[in-house]
Amino acid sequence: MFEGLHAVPQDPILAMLASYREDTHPQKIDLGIGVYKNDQGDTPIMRAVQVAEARLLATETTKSYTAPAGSPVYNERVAKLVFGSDHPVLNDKRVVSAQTPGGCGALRMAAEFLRGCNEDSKVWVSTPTWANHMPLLGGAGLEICMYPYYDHDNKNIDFQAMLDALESAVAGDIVLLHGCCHNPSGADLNKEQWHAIADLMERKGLIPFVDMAYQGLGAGIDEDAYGLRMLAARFPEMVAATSCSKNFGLYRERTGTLFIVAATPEQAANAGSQLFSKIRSHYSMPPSHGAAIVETILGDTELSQTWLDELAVMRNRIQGLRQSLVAKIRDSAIDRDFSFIEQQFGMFSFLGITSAQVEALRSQHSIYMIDSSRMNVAGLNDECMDYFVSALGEVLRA
Ligand code: PLP
Ligand code: TYF
Repeated sequence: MFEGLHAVPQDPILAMLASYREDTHPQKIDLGIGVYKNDQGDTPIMRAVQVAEARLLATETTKSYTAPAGSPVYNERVAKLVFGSDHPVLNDKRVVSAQTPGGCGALRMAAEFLRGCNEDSKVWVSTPTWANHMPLLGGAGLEICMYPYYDHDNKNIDFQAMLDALESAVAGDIVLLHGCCHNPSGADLNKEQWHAIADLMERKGLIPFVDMAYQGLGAGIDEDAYGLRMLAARFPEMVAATSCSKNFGLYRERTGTLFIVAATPEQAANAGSQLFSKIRSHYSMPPSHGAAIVETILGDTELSQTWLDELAVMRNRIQGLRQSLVAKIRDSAIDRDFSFIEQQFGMFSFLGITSAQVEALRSQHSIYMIDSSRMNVAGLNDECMDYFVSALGEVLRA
């Protein structure tokens, strides 16, 4: 049965990580996969997470099964983090929440749920978007449509083109928006643009679907959730997929959350029963450990503060790196404007160089980034910055 199988290409982001690990160049730089790194180039366990884990080890009494929705306490605490503690949809009990295996689990289960609501639904995603959105959403049977988003010439959002494309969406279509720190471009909607998109979606009867994988890594916990919270306040129905991979550094623990906002508490309960049935038929229930850590942190004022302080250090480091990179390039022989990097948010920006130049950085300088020239800014540090800028200058001059 298996003899006719052919090999499927690997995820290019994960494949690049493997080549980086094999590279023996002493000055190699990994700007590929989107994991946060500190000044030493490490992705350490956050202090708040370590304390929570030690506490769990001492106090956990069972590893018995949980439930398809995971831990209700985790769900409640993350809902407050995402929507804000006093959001009307929480007070009105119109939200159903499910702890999921990472943001990916939330995205896939959202797609399964939405497909179950309407098998003809289409989901509109940005051009470009995170490559995994296609298999995660398309794999559930949703038809994928694209709307223009990042304009590589102007290094910014082509907002008018985005609005124009969404005019051809029809009532019941779903629009996927990155809550903050757009992956791969780093170009986020401003408040005015969020409102304009909401106006359009409202007028046309479209359903908002927010993917927020980087809350707290852009401008701040509340600032980053602005669009999601505003949509939840305006729309009778929406879905949101969030992740604790980046902001709690829990990548491999697979910790995320899916939220479904419905028009009434009864509809939310029915939507929940449909969702939990989908979850049961996929993985039964989510893994527990990462969510137990987050629940512990968010349930303890002091630990929450420790976590928020660490997250602020990470966020400020990324913004600082963006500024110092632009300044270093400005002071170098490179005669090209890279100031857009300072205006963008989160870990990613497109450098805006050709795939041949990306390849030259990799083969001649052991600097790794995705072919599209998406770089993980957090992979830079004071020590490697000069090497990076000089290599960039060289490939631009070649
Ligand atoms: N959505 C976006 C845009 C992402 O960049 C990521 C990931 O890394 C995710 C969702 C989900 O990540 P995870 O499944 O690791 O929580
Ligand atoms: O875009 C990134 O780099 C992150 C991490 O299959 C990631 O979102 C990349 C690929 C993948 C899972 C996570």
